[in-house]
Order: sequence, then structure tokens, then C-alpha cells
Amino acid sequence: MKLYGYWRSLAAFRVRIALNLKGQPFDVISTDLIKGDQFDPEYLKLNPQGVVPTLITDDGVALNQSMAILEYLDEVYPEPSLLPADPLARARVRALCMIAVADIHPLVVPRIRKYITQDMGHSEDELNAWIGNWTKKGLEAIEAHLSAHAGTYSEGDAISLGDLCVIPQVGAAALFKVPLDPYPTAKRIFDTCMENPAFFDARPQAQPDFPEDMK
Ligand SMILES: N[C@@H](CCC(=O)N[C@@H](CS)C(=O)NCC(=O)O)C(=O)O
Repeated sequence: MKLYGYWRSLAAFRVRIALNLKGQPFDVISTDLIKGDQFDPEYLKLNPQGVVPTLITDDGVALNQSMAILEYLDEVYPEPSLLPADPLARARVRALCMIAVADIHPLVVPRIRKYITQDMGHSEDELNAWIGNWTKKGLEAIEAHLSAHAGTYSEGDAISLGDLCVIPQVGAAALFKVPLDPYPTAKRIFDTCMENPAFFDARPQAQPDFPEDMK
């Protein structure tokens, strides 16, 4: 398979973890979101929304939207399962995924940052205040969910889609320089997951397109 992604993309990070957990090798095609590679007409044929990730299956089919890709991978490669058997636990996992994927992440993506600074004329400081605010509010929501339901991982003692969605979000807080002390459960699960090579190798800092000057 081929994965169009970018080192900093939290949505691509989710998919990299899933591919690693499922033991599926993949080639990474770096799509530089700052340079605007996502708007290349050839890429738009694969992802008309102009965002990453896009997964190209072994049959050459292009799949968009990280949650749809995660569920596809879990259905086609069922081991290890990334959803618990109990319907209530599955609902909690999906709720946690949505906190990260639908409510937090879209507020800080490049197109929103660009709109705030270039189109609305806000300063970098104002942009950073926006990012800091929504990152903290997001972590508060994640911590509240985790402190009620987590075991070793975000739902009980097995890795689930909840971890695949939350861990990139917690990792992003470090990139945005938001301290994790107020979110001890999220920090604990982040540290546990980072001991697993499937997560560790998927982190932004391990990607071939991670900038030299940030190493
Ligand atoms: N809901 C989408 C989000 C995709 C998305 O916004 N990806 C970001 C990177 S994490 C992107 O490509 N942004 C390009 C832009 O904002 O111009 C998913 O989960 O796949």
C-alpha cells in the first residue's frame, strides 16, 4: 500500500499506527502541506478535498478520511482487532475518536491557520492563542473521558481506535508547547503507547520528511 501523508499530519499519524499494528508494510509519499502539495491537480484526483491522508490499497484504490481508512484496515485485517466486542465499549471508543477527529483536530489544520492569519489578518501571537486554547480544551475533554473509562489503554486493557486517535492529539500538544501535567491519564497512556514500536515508529519525529532543523 501507499500512504500520502505529511510528518506533522495528525490524521496521517493515526493511519500509520494502524498499518504498523496490522503488520502491513507501506510506502510513504510525502505531501508537503506548507508548500501546498495537497492542491496539486494530480493529488486532487486521489483526494478531491485536498487533504491528507490518502491510502492507496494494493489494488490501487484511493481511500480518503482517516476514520474511514482505520475502519477499512480493521475490517480487512481483523487481527489485532481495534474495536472491543462489547457494544457499550465500542460506543465509548467511537465517542473518544470523535472528540479527537471531529471536535479538536479540525480547529488547528493548515487551512484554518491560513484563514486566521492570511485571510482575517490575525497575528502569529493571536494564531498561537487560538491553537493553545483549542488544544487545551481538547485535552480537557480527552482527560475527562479517559479518567472515567481508561485501563492500560484508552478503553480497558487492549489497544483500540481510541488510542490511535488520541495519541497523535496528545503528541501534538508537545509540538504546540502545551504542558501535559494537567492531563495525567492522557500522559500515562501516551507514554505506554510510545513503548510500542507501532506507535513509536509512526510518530512525526520518525518520519523521513521530518525537518532537519527540528531534530
Ligand atoms: N477529517 C480528515 C482531516 C484531514 C485533514 O484535514 N488533514 C490535514 C492534515 S492533518 C490536511 O491535509 N490539511 C491540509 C490543509 O488544511 O490545507 C481526516 O481525518 O482524514
